[in-house]
Amino acid sequence: MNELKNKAIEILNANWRDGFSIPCEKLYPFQWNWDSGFIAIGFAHFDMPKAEEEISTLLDAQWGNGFIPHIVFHTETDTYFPGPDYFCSELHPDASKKYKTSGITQPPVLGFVLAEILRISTDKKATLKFIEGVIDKVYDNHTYFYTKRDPQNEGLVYIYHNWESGTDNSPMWDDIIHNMDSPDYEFERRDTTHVDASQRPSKREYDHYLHILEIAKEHNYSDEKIAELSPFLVQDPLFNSMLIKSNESLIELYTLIGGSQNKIKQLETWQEKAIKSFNNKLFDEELGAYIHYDLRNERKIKHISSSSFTPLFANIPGKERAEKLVQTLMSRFGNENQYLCASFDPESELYKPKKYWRGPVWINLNWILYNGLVQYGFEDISKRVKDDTVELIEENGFYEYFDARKEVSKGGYGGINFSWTASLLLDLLN
Ligand code: 9YW
Repeated sequence: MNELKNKAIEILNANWRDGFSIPCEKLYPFQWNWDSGFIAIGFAHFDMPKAEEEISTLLDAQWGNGFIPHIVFHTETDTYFPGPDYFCSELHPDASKKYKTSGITQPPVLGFVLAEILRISTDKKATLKFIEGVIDKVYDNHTYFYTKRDPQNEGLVYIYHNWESGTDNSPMWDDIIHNMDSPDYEFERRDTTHVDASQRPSKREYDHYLHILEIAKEHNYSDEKIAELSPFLVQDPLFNSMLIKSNESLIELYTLIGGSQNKIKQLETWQEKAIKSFNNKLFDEELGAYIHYDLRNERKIKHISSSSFTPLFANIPGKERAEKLVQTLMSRFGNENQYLCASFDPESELYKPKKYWRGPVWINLNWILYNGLVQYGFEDISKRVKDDTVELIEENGFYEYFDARKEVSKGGYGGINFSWTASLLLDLLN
């Protein structure tokens, strides 16, 4: 185990740049939002200054309206598409003046990441001081979500692009995406020069991804216009679970540091409404799982993915519902021939075991699932998620994603020496 831990530390140090980490060499040369959060958790175990700097650098690129972009383009490299010249974040009046960024976001993990680094810290006083210096920025980010991304005032926020979900090409988006009338754009992909094209989204899928961005850019990334016009508007259980978990952490942390009572009250108000709506709207009795809701077309998306189980992490289901959810997990994803947890329902005809978010196991989702199961006392299953995670990395290396089928001997895909794989393994082993 020590060898594995040392390798994880080596990877994190190698992917460290000046003040932030890249997710991995070649494929992802900039700073990604939720990657940074997960990476900070790993650094906290052996290098707290880097954990703090990772978070501070991301927050340094926050926009004036509280929005935190999904990519911060620290360098000029043109080895990634779409890069800074495509996104043109400066179109938005509140965009960062200091950095070029994207104009979409990613799951809001920072609130609970702050609580995690405090849990790991051996110098709580110093870590609390750091938290005191940054917590209001995370609060501002939550304010952005609840005031700009919840047009029906439900306590549930939308994402306007599949890249915002973090689960980029999940079959969850197929119907929405394939009903879009996207032009056939001319552009040069860079990802497929680094990774086998069969493991990445197709050219036509990229056309649709760009089409959504074109509409947002045409309206200078105005939230109001996006809510009105974007063909993609989804309430995602993963995204909302991360926000709800982060609300919970911000309440705890503000209480610990003796922070503003008004902010605590506001967070509690958001939280109560969010959990209620989440349980009323996003649980599907027939499937026995949480689902995504297509807000543009006002319909449920009736598929199960690893995102369907993330509400456990945010303490959203009651005990009985949690049991039902875990039954669904085990009956569809928990076959003995499969590692937990495939990113998409292995029983579905849309399941593709090698293709990115259409089936492979991702370590950040496993970490979220593991912690959720522990919280509800599902000891045996949480142990299986942890053991499966360690085994996948031990057998294959620190890949970006993994084949869930046990009979596949070389099952690591995408980028190698991937930061959050290293970082979250370290956390699981400590
Ligand atoms: C891309 C960096 C990002 C992750 C996303 C993942 C992938 C980028 O990599 O998206 O170009 O497709 O889907 O969750 O943050 O690791």
